Amino acid sequence: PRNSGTGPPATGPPLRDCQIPSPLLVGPVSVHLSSPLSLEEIRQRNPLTHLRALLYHLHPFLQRQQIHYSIYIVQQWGNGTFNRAKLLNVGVREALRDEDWSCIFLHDVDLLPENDHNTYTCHKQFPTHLSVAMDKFRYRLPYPQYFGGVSAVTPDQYMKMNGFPNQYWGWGGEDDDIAARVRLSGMKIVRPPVAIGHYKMIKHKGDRGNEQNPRRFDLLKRTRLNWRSDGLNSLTYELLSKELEPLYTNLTVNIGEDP
Ligand code: NGS
Repeated sequence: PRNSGTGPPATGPPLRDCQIPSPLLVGPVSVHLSSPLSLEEIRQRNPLTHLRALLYHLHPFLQRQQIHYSIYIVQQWGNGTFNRAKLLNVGVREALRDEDWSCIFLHDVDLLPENDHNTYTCHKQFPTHLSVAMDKFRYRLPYPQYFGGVSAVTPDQYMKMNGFPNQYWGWGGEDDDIAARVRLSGMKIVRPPVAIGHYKMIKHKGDRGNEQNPRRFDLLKRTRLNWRSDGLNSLTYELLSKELEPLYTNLTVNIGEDP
């Protein structure tokens, strides 16, 4: 909370009071007296470190491209299993409440574009997959249908494919589901040339709370049956906070838990 009695800072907008109790609290936490991690590992696991690196890199990148843009960070509240695709759905919906965006980029926080000819605009007709050459895949697509990392859609394309799946809790498969939705809704994936779609990944180990999803293969078998009923039209969540920071808009959201 703001220190009462200090008054607003000399520059910038006046600070608002923090929400009390903080929506970030989780209640009981397990305490480990000796950390098995090195300081370097702790640094790598801290997502804010990724965020700082991304913002430092992406703002000048987008400004060199002379793009009108805004960056939204969507944080999953609590310590339940991570759900990337559902968080992306939330980001799209919340961003479109603020402004009539013509193009929405879905960007992993740990990927930095390495060539500013990789323009952050949308294709008129089809969803775009941008991260076609990541350093960790030795600057190639890992497989032809790969749609992970960084992608982009217009609101029309997003609605046509009923957004993204909400049912992928944990690591893996949600990007393959999104790629399948593109095809099932009668579209195709477009990509920049491999020489341009270069990305550097900020190295990190598997994230706690994002263990491999053992159900991902079963879910993928049912994308054809499920994509019309699970997605944008079935999305429910509770927006806990929305903070307009100078460099990004921070959304904290309760998306529920793996049932
Ligand atoms: C596939 C996953 C994708 C993932 C890709 C790259 O096998 O979600 O590997 O993974 N699909 C399934 O598990 C069904 S990576 O090398 O980045 O760890 O994006």
